[in-house]
Amino acid sequence: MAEYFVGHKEYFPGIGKIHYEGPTSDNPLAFKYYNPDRRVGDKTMREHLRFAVAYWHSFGADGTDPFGDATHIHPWTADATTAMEAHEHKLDAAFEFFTKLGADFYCFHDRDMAPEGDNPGQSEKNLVHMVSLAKERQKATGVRLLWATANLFSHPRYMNGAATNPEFGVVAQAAGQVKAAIDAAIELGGQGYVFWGGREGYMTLLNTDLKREKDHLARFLAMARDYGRTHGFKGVFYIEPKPMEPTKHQYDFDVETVAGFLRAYGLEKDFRVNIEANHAELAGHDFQHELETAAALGVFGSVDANRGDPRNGWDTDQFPINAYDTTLAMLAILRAGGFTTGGLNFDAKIRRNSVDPADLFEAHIGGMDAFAAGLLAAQRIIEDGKLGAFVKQRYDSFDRGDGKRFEEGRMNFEALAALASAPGAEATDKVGRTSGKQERLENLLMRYVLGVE
Ligand code: XUL
Ligand code: CO
Repeated sequence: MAEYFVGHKEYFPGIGKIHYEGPTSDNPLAFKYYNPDRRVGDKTMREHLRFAVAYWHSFGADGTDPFGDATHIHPWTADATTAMEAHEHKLDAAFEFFTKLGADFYCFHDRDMAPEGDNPGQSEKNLVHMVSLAKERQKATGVRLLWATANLFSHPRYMNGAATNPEFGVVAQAAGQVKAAIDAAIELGGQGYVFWGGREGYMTLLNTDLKREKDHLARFLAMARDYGRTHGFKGVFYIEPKPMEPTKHQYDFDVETVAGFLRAYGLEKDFRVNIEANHAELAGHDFQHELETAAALGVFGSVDANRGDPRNGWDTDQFPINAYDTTLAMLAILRAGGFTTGGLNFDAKIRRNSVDPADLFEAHIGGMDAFAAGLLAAQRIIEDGKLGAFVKQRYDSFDRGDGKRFEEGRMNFEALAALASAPGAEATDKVGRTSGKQERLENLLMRYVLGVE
């Protein structure tokens, strides 16, 4: 991967290419576990993990919170005289960052990449211009686009929703934006296109026709899919579940809800889910639950890697550091067959008071190391085979005889019921009293996570 800043202004001076130095390194600007070319099972770490940097948090967010002004003074904005120029400089800074970090992918919203214009035509022109520059930089560096999306939540016109807005005129505006963003994804060879419906939900049911809004959402998604497919988009469409925030209730509540919605409207062939760790938590699940549910329902696609705070109920978008969580996540991902078009996108931001340029690097290094360590632990679990064998034997009464006939649908309910009192059936006070062995398995998991062989 070529370093992009050569021949351009350097926005992160004093920080070079980040290398793997191993767990004993004291260098905060080195990987301790992520060793891109190390083989783990049948692939290298970089092929397994497919790390992506989120454009909006890393180069757009400025530390503003509801109580205070910006704390992150971005040099790429400070040295520009127009909004377009600021976005061009931001692109330079972003590609410098991707290449120094060694991230193979990035993700963006239309409005991160290019500023909104005075009218839809101007907005699209701005995006087309920036996409042409991004395409050059992708070519020069080898960095690829994991997915693009349209920001259908920041502008005031979307305060009542985008595809689910009660006013048709807003739905049309949203379509204009999504069409241009799909065009951008096609032009940049994007492997995916994400729909996150931040305002596709309701604030109160008193003013909402829920059935009609869901129908509109499905219609909009089907039309966007058809547009993409007829214009050469070969990637995967993703829906990113989240239960709430900014709406009181978001229609794409969690993986199970999205999978049901996709089937109800016949969208399951083209759409999968982009699962965000923190959104899982907000839905009352854990990350592993959402990943395993997606795999079970055949909709697993991509991941927004981050972390929430279990003690509060909002989307804190912190960088992931918990090796237990990343181990269980990577186990679910490996068992689902690994990523194909998807990857691990750090939808995470540094804190308001993290104002040193190195903080952005250290945040990503920590997240990449956490997932690399998780991958290694997950591989240990798979290779050791004890956990898999335990689960398999737990269900072994379905692998033979009547249990097998039941599973294969070769038994009616009367016959099943009759087995309860068949000669040789276990006494009713004995049947089912088998330990789940949770504590033993948790102890085993600790060994895999800590890596003690
Ligand atoms: C919001 C969120 C978004 C999506 C893309 O919670 O996760 O950043 O990932 O719009
Ligand atoms: Co996200």
